[in-house]
Amino acid sequence: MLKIWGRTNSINVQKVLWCCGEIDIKYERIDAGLQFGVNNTPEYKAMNPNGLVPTINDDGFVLWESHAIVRYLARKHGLGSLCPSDPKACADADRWMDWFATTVFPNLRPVFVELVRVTPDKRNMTLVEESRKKLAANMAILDAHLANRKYVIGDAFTMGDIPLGTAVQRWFNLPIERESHKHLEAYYKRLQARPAFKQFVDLLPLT
Ligand SMILES: N[C@@H](CCC(=O)N[C@@H](CS)C(=O)NCC(=O)O)C(=O)O
Repeated sequence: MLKIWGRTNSINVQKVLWCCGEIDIKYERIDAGLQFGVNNTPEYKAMNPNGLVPTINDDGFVLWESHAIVRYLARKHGLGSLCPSDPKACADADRWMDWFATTVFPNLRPVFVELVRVTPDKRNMTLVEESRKKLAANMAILDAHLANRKYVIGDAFTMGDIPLGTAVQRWFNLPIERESHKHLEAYYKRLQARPAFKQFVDLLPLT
């Protein structure tokens, strides 16, 4: 059976659990990371030398990097749905996953870490505001893109929505100033109607 290592409050683990929930993949999850430890043990580092979560073992096939895992599981269990079979549609989904990793997450991460993990007396509010503004510009791009489509590549939900969905959830739930984006709000509501998004992303407190 598929094994997934990672704590449920990790954004990168949430992508994998949400993906599994969307296509009903059965798995065993092992808590790892932060207070659970495990990820710094020699056994874990033999699977994932970065000592980060998530890592999976699918009947002997070990894989780390959340987007690679989502792509692998989507291609294996959701080809034609979660992973589009048309090469152009698949590249479009890949593009939005990569945009999350290269552009959105570097702005989201400092806002999240400073406001959720750092105690108020030690917060770098200059960094929070600089990053929040860049994140707002990213969210404005996504809002405009969603003006005439339900999901990032069109009217069907795909793996392309998974990383960005976790970012949108944080955008709407972090204690920050937010510009009004009606298409993004509608997108967040659409995601909230998906049971796997509710269970693995939206119902969990930001910790
Ligand atoms: N690029 C990696 C990043 C993995 C990563 O940074 N994971 C964080 C959690 S979100 C981690 O393992 N932090 C250390 C810990 O939880 O102890 C991925 O997408 O899987």
